[in-house]
Amino acid sequence: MRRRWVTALAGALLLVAATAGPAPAAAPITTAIYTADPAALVVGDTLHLYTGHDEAPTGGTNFVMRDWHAFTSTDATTFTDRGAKLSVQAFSWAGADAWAAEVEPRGGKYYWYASVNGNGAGWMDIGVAVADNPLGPFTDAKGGPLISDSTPNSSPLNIDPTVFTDDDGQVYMYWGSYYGLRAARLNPDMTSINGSVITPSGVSNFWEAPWMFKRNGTYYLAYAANDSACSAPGYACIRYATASNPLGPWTHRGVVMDQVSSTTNHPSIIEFKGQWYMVYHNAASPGGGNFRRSVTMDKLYWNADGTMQKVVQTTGPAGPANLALSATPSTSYVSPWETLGAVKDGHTPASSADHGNGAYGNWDHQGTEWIEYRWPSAQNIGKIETYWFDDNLGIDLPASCQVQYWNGSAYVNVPGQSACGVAANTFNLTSFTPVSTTRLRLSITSKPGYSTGVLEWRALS
Ligand code: FUB
Repeated sequence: MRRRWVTALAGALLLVAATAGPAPAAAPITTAIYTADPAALVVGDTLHLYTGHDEAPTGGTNFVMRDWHAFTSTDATTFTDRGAKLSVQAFSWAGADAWAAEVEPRGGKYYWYASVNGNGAGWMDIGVAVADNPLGPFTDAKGGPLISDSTPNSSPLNIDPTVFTDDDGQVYMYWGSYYGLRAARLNPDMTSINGSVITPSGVSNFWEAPWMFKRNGTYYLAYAANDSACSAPGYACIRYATASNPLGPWTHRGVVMDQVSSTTNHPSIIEFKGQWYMVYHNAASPGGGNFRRSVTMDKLYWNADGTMQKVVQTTGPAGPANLALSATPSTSYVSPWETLGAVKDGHTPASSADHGNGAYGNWDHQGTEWIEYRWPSAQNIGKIETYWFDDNLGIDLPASCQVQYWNGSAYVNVPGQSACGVAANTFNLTSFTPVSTTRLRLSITSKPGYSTGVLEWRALS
């Protein structure tokens, strides 16, 4: 079962040392450690983010997760790491795999529901720890799993709890993976389920990572889906459903977030100081990857009919938006085994040889080839950043490049273009007089005897 889950993920990536320090959203909430699976909770004027902690080594191909951290912020911009506030060791009956978790308050206490490897029959279980304070200390509240493979009608993989308290005080828990969403009522003790486990209906393409909340009398369930209509094979997007009853039936409402640069994603949607946010993870931190993820957040906006607008993934409040994320790529030629879409997955490569997240390459063509972005409506673009692929074999850094745009009838060079850099192991910034266009093209000319490739190509507003 573990193997099936792991093979749903893409390969591992290389490491560049992480740098310390708080960072503004939607930059990672920290680059000092790798974080994943955020769960947001507002207590007073403070936003708490409880996260998993990725510790996979460079090139690791599986999760290494031993504890969970708590971060706090009063402005949703700068976060302070309060440290590892819960670890697998807190559950004496568990042994490893500190996967997704969520904290829910009740009666002055804070209950931390956590996915752990229970060391027993089956694999993953859900345990619960409790504290008198949102920052702990937390201790095991039950002395055994709340949900395990022996729970009747449990999920094929019992992970990713989301716990929700309705206005009448009734508490609900949703959880699951491997397409197996489950739900149950919790008793007021918060450590036992009330009645049987149900299989909710209407949650289309559910894969894992549910997050439940309520707004204006409507229940919302956001979750990771990985169907081909919304993401590349092996990658998740975030879909959501709504209901008028906390146990459903649910009605699927669409995609609220496209795929990110990590194969997995895990949503947490919260209102803080009058602004709604999508908290999620990706692989954008330096040296990041599918098992070295980073939590970040972006603003979420509502339509008048109560549906959610798709979240725009940004690089931070001060940074320009990467318009590539919403573009459709095309090319004059891509080698059949390479992945054109990799150039717009938002990933930060560790080096020009780091094709762990996929790469565009045009071996064995030589001379000039191009890659292109198209948008359904005109975009204002004034910069690109290109990270070249060099496999130290047939693909080498290019001899030169040129940025072009569609002026309505032909491709022409962008005006005022700065040098189109061809350096290795870095993003090459090329700026130009901003153009308004539906198509942007990068024309790439190889060195004699070589082909060319691109790991990431950003188009910046
Ligand atoms: O972090 C381990 C697992 O990856 C989580 O439990 C899932 O939601 C996915 O993000």
